[in-house]
Amino acid sequence: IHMERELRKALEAEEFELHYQPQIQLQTGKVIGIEALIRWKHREKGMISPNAFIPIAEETGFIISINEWVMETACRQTKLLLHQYPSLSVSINLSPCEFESRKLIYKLAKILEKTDFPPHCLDIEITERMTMDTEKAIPILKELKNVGVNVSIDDFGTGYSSLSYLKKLPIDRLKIDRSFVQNVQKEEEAILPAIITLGHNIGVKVLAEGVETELEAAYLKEKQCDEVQGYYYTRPLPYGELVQFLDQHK
Ligand code: G
Ligand code: G
Ligand code: MN
Ligand code: NA
Repeated sequence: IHMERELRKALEAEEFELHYQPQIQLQTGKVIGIEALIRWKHREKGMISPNAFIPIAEETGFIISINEWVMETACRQTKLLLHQYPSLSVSINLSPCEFESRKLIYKLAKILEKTDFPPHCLDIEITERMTMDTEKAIPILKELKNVGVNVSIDDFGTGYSSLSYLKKLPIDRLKIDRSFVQNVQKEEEAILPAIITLGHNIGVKVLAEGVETELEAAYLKEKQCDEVQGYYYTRPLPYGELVQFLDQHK
């Protein structure tokens, strides 16, 4: 309860900001997208990680307000980049509870209109880490597709998804969890190429997260992984630094 008041105050005091981590296409080396990741710049405690407040916000329901702010801010800031990078896409993370109500569709449509943002440049990430009521989520996801936005499954491989469930979800991309990438040279060597093939077989793109070394990048490229993201390229950047990064990676 106390925390919820803190979060509400933080939102009003504009203490949240978005950092952006570039997503790179392996074939071309070009930046094709950015993932928006929220940060809380607390006046006294300094930078607070989303891991420390997103779960609480999810429990209290305040996540709805936070994510509304995230959607609007990501669209507004990315819109400024589209003149120079017209095919750039921005990914946002939404909580599984958001996919249980049609309110998400109205809210998103309103924000897209207000920010004059092209829907095909927005990608919505749904984590596989937490369970989702797929029966409720499927119609919502279909409506999102109708609005024209893209959908990615985040943290893929860590969760509950089965092949039958995957086939039912109208998605555009799998984001392979970084735990699989970190084990590239180890025993799990067979898993990564299998996930890449699985994604391609169901007709979606595959992005590998948490790429930290040149070796991992080369391995993923050889295995036909489409896209990558990770510290090897850059950590998530504040907006100003993102603009510089894009400038240097044309
Ligand atoms: O950026 P970092 O690695 O610290 O993020 C930690 C976790 O917080 C990740 O699982 C990420 O998906 C989540 N997260 C970051 N930003 C947001 C956000 O805007 N909304 C939600 N729901 N989760 C986020
Ligand atoms: O759950 P999600 O994939 O949205 O979370 C992304 C999180 O991963 C962010 O907190 C981001 O800071 C972190 N991250 C991004 N790249 C790397 C990386 O190369 N290695 C590690 N360990 N974490 C990363
Ligand atoms: Mn994510
Ligand atoms: Na992830």
